[in-house]
Amino acid sequence: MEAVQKTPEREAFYKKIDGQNLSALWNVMNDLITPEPKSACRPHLWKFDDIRAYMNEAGKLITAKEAERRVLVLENPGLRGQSKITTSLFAGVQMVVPGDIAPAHRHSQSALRFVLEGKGAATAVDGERTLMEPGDFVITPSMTWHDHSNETSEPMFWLDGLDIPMVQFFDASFAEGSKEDQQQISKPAGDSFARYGHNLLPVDTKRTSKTSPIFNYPYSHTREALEQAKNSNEWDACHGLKLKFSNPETGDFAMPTIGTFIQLLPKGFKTARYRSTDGTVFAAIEGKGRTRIGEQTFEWGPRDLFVVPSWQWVTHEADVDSVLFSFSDRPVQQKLDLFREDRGNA
Ligand code: GTQ
Ligand code: FE2
Repeated sequence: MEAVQKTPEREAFYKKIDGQNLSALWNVMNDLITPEPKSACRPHLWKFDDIRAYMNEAGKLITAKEAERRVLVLENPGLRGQSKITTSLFAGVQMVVPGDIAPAHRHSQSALRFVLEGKGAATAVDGERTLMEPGDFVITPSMTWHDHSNETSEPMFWLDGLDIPMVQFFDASFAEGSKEDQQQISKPAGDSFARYGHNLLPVDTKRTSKTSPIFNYPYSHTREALEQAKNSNEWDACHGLKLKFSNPETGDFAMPTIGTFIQLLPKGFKTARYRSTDGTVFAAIEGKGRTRIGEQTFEWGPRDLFVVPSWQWVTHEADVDSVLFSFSDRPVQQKLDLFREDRGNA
């Protein structure tokens, strides 16, 4: 599609209608309806060691209570100032140090936590508390009260993933704080996992939430699933072994707006190229390797974080057995019939 020619008469016309809150589609059509995704989102990698150092500095400047959440936002270099890691998603690294209380609040945005470092800090959601460790994937569903605390002797760091830009797009944000810093705990630890985490479901389930009833998908279980499946030695050319976290009640993704995945890349494996319309955030939890995104290569190790924009070619390569967690807006795109993927020739 070619750009429309400029003439003095046309320019005068555009100027005239501009005053009436009107514009000519033929001047903007090519930027609106592109032959393929043209994202401002750029590939990028953040080294966790750098983030940890900055977080420790932040810890001397502000408490979790004053900050409400002590988080460093991962800002996509192509989307600076918007608190976005992809066009539709927010990501940040949160630090909760011994004695911290991140006070209770709730909001329509859904959140996920993927634990990077530390052991035994807690998050509470809707009356249940869970102690977290590295590799755990923890969900804060939309509009549920949540607060974080750390009664251990070491700091904890996790990756936050939220659908903030999506909720912003729909102008559907609601939030409130609580009078109490910490909510009342009404359920024993492990209650949701006991009820929903063993291929069993309460016989008369009356839940209406579209979010998984499993609060914490513990890494010990996730890792065991990967390790067992490894024995069959069947690998997907594009993904190695990639699983999605699922809602046991529906079989759908664990969260309505964010798809979450775990993948094992065995030692020496190099994936075939792949691209998809869901810009994706990755967190390496184990191993060492590199990911090529478009023309750039990013070296990663444990806890490093990187982002792949929509429709850019990706290949991963692992030097040792490696585990990658990832999340994207795939559940939304699939429900709207917008999701596309391209496996190259694989
Ligand atoms: O932990 O409740 O990174 O509400 C951004 C918003 C974390 C949280 C974030 C939040 C939280
Ligand atoms: Fe929150």
